[in-house]
Amino acid sequence: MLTNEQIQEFDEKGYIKGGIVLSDAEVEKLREELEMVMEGKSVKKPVHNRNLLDNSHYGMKITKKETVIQIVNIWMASEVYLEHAANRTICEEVAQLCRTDTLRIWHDQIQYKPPVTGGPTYWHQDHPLWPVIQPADLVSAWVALDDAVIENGCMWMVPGSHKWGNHQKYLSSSEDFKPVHRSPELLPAGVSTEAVPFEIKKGQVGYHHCLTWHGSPNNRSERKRRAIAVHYMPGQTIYAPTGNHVMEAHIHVKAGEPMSGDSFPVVYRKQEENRSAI
Ligand SMILES: O=C(O)CCC(=O)C(=O)O
Repeated sequence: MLTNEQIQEFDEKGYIKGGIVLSDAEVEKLREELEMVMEGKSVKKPVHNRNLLDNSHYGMKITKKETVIQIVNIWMASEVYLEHAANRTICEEVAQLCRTDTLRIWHDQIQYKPPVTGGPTYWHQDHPLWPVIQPADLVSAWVALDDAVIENGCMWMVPGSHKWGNHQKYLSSSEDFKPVHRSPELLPAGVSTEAVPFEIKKGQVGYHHCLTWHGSPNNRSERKRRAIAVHYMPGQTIYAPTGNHVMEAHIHVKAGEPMSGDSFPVVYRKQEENRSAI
């Protein structure tokens, strides 16, 4: 459970580090499953298993052979990842940050930056890339499967940026991987867009709000940088079909209805836990 001080810090900054939530053995198991799914050897398949940089995501043109393996919904291919998404500590803490009693998986994603050729994940906000769900109050739990440090491409965050609204269309990344806002006059007066590194140890969790500006630069080190992020929806999240998203094909509720269905499983319900404890 998070303390009130930690929750306050998250509300202020839009991200926070949690504790170590996985043992070395659990990390090893997740790494093995990742290898199997990445190589296409699992019976069930994830929604995506691709190099994120093979197409022009975020409108950037990629010329170098850089790689960020992105696997979306590895939980659909691996029971171990579904169990991970329901990790009790993580879910309790995300529920605290979202102020909710119920959590569903919106989707998960692996981002694997291989040694030396690991590419960047450009500066972005998550929720503007998820135009089919509202409101923008999701929280993601990002767990490192290797120590994520500056050298191997850890994430960077802009403190307080989750309070500034949707600026995705103005965001880009400078050559030295700083966040660039193309119309800074639209930002609240006096704010700083300076980014800070968000280093996370192997097995540790970091939480970020779905409007926080974040990105991660190249991995030019000799070390791998593997991580699993689960993007959690609070119970009140509704379907708002105003854009496109790969998960939309899995949504079977009507516009304006709360998100539900087998592709968005409930992984946490506070009241049920209380009942079973009585
Ligand atoms: O793993 C990364 O470097 C980026 C992940 C990310 O953008 C996210 O979890 O929202």
